[in-house]
Amino acid sequence: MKFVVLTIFPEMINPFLENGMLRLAVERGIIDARALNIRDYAEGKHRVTDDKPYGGGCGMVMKPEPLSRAIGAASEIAPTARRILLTPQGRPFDQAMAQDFAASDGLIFICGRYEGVDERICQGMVDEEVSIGDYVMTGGELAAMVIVDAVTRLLPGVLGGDESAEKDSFSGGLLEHAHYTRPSVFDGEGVPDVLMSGNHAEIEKWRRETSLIRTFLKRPDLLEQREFSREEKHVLTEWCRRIEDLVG
Ligand code: 4GY
Repeated sequence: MKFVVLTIFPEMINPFLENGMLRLAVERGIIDARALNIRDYAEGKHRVTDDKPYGGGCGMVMKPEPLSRAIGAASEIAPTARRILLTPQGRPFDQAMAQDFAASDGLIFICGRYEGVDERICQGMVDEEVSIGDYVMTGGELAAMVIVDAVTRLLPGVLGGDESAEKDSFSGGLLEHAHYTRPSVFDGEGVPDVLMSGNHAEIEKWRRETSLIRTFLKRPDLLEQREFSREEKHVLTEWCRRIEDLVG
């Protein structure tokens, strides 16, 4: 999987690739990630990448020509890669999109700075606009790294152990169950008995149930489109009944 990041701050990219699972993925040859400096594709002594906005106003706009040439160079490195512009105006990034990206063979990230990118780049040379959330950063670089990270952990050979189960935890559309490790008592707080019971069927049942309930409590929006299984309907109606009993 090839990742090419187009940025005027290529030094921002490498540190993310030098640690943890991304580093492992690079070492194993599963991903090839590189940054291209947009400034290298700008002309003139000063290699200017920005200019004043037509129509006036404050701030600067990224000039189209250097970006266009940088996108051309990236497309030579990764000819079949999807070209993604990181912007708050994009389609919200989520786990389903990460799965979809993980099935592609490359991604080119266009990282804007200043007030934004000349609209003709957005219109003509970008396959999709993606947002990592409803806030404004100073540039698209961190957004690109967020996507590289979330996509890389989904690639075959990156996670250890029981891979697909681990990777499915969110893709199942629910939040993860709680996790505990030693010591068995910390700050006076113990660990749920079922996790100490050694009964694996009961443990799995508890994990599925608490996943569902904590999703309902913390992120009910995630359940809005969900098709509940028989077991999930049972769990939810049982909690409902217990609450009604309590209230009387
Ligand atoms: N949110 N999701 C985001 C962002 C910075 C001005 C255009 C976001 O993806 N990117 O905040 N990007 C802006 C900065 C130019 C990109």
